[in-house]
Order: sequence, then structure tokens, then C-alpha cells
Amino acid sequence: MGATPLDPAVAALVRGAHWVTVCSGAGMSAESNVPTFRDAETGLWERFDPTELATPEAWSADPALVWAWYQWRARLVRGAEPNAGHRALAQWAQRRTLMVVTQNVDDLHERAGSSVSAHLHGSLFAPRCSNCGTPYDGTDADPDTATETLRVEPPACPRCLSPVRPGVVWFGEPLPQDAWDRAADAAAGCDLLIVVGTSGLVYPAASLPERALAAGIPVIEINPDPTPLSSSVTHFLQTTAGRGLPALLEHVRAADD
Ligand code: BV8
Ligand code: ZN
Repeated sequence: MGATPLDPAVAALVRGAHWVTVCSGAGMSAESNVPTFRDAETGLWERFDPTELATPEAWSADPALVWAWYQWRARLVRGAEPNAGHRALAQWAQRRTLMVVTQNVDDLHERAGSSVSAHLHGSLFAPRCSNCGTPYDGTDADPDTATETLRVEPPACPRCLSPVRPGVVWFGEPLPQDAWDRAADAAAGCDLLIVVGTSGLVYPAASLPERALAAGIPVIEINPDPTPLSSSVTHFLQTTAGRGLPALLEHVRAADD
């Protein structure tokens, strides 16, 4: 997919937007070599289905398996770098109001310089006690073991000795209310919403672009593949985050020069 020259209508939307809200999904980190949620997990984990493992049932059935999976993912992210898409958003935010709402549990937006308004599904780097909720800031179980073995016993909470759990939102769990409220406000108040790198299958996160469209807010989708949203958005840019976002930023820069 070569860089396609932007449709003048898209360029005009981007130039005129004073408040942009970006809703990102796993595809945002794909060019950083972090597998998306629906990629077949590589190596050790390929025989597991993420939608099976990212559940309270999997955790109660085998905490050591689930803890090892998240340790493996955290290690993968630690070895990854933000990509041109992450960097474009951080630069864009220096010129306009730009809010990042993400479904991703990695920290690549932050490491590119963005401040993230809402991590709708939590973070790989915020483990907490499964019982008393105390944040766990102890050194993680040696992340290297998570690549060699399928099971790593979760650490015990220093306060109540219950197992420490990953700081993510599993299927069937409610989203953090404060994160959801900030995300809903960001999607309702902006002049332009950009949804990038998400299959748009998981709710309520997937409802944010729909809510913006219903409120008459233009929505640009960036994704190399069509999604259930692609036919309803204002503009569908069939390209990757690493190509599409820098292309949009060029138009913001041109408007400022
Ligand atoms: C809730 C954190 C209510 C964990 C995640 C039936 C039964 C049970 C539940 C439900 C049901 N029907 C609906 C539900 C609700 C459920 C849901 O929506 N299920 C779906 C599957 C139908 N939702 C929930 O359970 C949510 N909670 O509803 O609670 C409630 C209320 C009160 C009290 C109790 C309960 C919680 C959902 C959160 C789950 N946690 N992640 C972890 O990471 O391990 S979800 C996880 O998958 C991601 O975070 C993301 O949100 C989601 C989808 O992943 P995507 O980010 O979209 O990535 P994906 O791989 O799918 O797609 C990648 C995309 O990128 C593709 O489109 C691809 O084309 C594109 N791409 C690829 N390369 C690039 C690219 N794009 C750009 N550039 C590239 N280079
Ligand atoms: Zn505890």
C-alpha cells in the first residue's frame, strides 16, 4: 500500500479540526511488532485463543497460565518501540488538542510522548491484588521465565497475600468508570474522531465512533482491512497506522506553515 495522496475532503477536515480524539486498537501497535489481539499468538502461545485467556474464568482456572501470558506480553512490549503512527499523534498533540483513547494495554503511546486520556482496557504495567486491589509495584516475576515456560505463579499481595492479577479488563468485566467517562466525553466533544487499528468488535469501546457519528462528528477510520464500521465512517483510509497518521499530520503542518 503506497502512500495515497489524501482526498482533499480529508485534508480539509484534518486542517480544520481544533480538537481531535483518536480511538486506537491493537493495529496501532502492529508496526511495532506487537501482535494484534486476533493475530495468532506467536511461539509458545499459538495454541491459546486470547479471547479465552483474557477472562476471569481462565484466571480462576489457572492463574499461573494467565499470569505467564501477561508476563510474556509485557516482555514483548518492553522490547518493542513506538512506531511512526504513535509518534505522529504525539507531534500532532503539540499543535492541536488531541486526546488518545486506547483499547491497548501497551505503553507505546506514552513512550512516543502522548498522554493517554483513557486506557479503556487497562494496562500490562498496572498489576494489582486480585483481592484488595493494592497496586503491585514489586519486581515482576522474572519476565524471562514467561518465555520459557507456560506457567508462572503470580506474586502474592504484600498486604493480604492474595494473588496479584494483571491490571487489564477481561471479557465480562466492566470498564473502569473514570476511563469510560473520559473516553465518552472525548468522543462527544471533539471536532474530528479518528479510529485506528481496531476490528471494532468489542463493546462498549467499539461504540465510541458510532456515538460520534450519531452526534454529527466526522469520523476517519484508518485500517488496512475493512471493518464493520468502514461503511458508516465519513472517510475510510485503507492503510496502516504507521502510514496514515503521518500523512494526516502533514496536512496539519501545512495548515500551520
Ligand atoms: C463489558 C484487555 C459489561 C485484555 C480486552 C457475549 C458474551 C460475553 C460478553 C459479551 C457478549 N457480547 C458482548 C459482550 C461484551 C464484551 C464484548 O464486546 N465481546 C465481543 C467479543 C462480542 N465486552 C466486554 O466483556 C467488556 N466488558 O461489556 O462489561 C459489564 C458491565 C457491568 C458489569 C459487568 C460487566 C470488556 C471487554 C474488554 C476485554 N479486554 N483487552 C487483554 O488485552 O488481554 S479486549 C481486546 O480485544 C482489545 O483490548 C480490544 O479491545 C479487543 C479487540 O482487539 P483490537 O484492538 O480491535 O484488535 P484486533 O486484533 O481485534 O484487530 C486489530 C485490527 O487492527 C484489525 O482490524 C486489523 O485489520 C488492524 N490492523 C492490523 N495491522 C494494522 C492495523 N491497523 C492499522 N495499522 C496496522 N499496521
Ligand atoms: Zn491484597
